[in-house]
Amino acid sequence: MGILNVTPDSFSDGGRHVALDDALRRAEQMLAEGAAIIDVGGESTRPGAAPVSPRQELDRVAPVVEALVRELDALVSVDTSSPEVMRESAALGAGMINDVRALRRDGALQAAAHSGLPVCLMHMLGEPGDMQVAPHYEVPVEEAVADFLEARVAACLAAGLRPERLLLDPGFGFAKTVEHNLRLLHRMERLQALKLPLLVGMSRKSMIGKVLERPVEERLPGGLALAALAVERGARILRVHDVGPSVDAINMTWAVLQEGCDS
Ligand code: 9MG
Repeated sequence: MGILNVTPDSFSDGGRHVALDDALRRAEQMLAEGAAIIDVGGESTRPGAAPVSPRQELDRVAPVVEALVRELDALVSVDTSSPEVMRESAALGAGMINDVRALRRDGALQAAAHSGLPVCLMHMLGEPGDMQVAPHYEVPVEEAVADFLEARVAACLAAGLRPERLLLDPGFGFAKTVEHNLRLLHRMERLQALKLPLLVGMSRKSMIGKVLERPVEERLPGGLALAALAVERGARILRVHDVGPSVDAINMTWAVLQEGCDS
């Protein structure tokens, strides 16, 4: 899953048309490098990020979703928590919803159920604005994440979402210290007990920066190591910025994991 952020600071400021064109070219490049899904997001979920209104989010996301579907025939995931954005994106041909708030906003469960689309439910406590202020868990982090995701799956099923349409994400970097993130990845097999496909995103995140003391533009090797470990621990979709190198790392890991499977 290639990341396509369409927040105002992500692309050229040469006007709407130029920005849309830049987004399309970037998506085209990620597809050529082997991405199966393009994740389009109009809300920054970085720690401390300011909230955006559904209208602002739609203005950013809708033209890109429409163009990706029409011009590239891409499988588009929409990174949103807003029911309005879910509804409109589904109407424009999006193929998946990626919600870092796991459908907890008012109306989100209903909008997602009505869309019929697959949904990724991610673990996060609080909001991006405050989630990194002293994150704390009363039980081991992997148990807290598993309990949260199990409860969200139950809420989804009660709202009419089909279990085969759900994916789960532990939410690396969301309300977690570096130690929480390392422990969660080390013990990610715990989440396989929930019997749903796992999606993870660690690309360029601060856990790499903190362990390796690298600025964001030097985090690729660390991210590839994490991608390989995540696949080995059951992740089936990786949300990444650097698609080409990630596809190679994943395919190499997979070849080792498959060794002897067809003999
Ligand atoms: C939008 N976004 C940013 N980080 C993410 C992650 O780790 N997982 C998912 N599903 N979405 C994310």
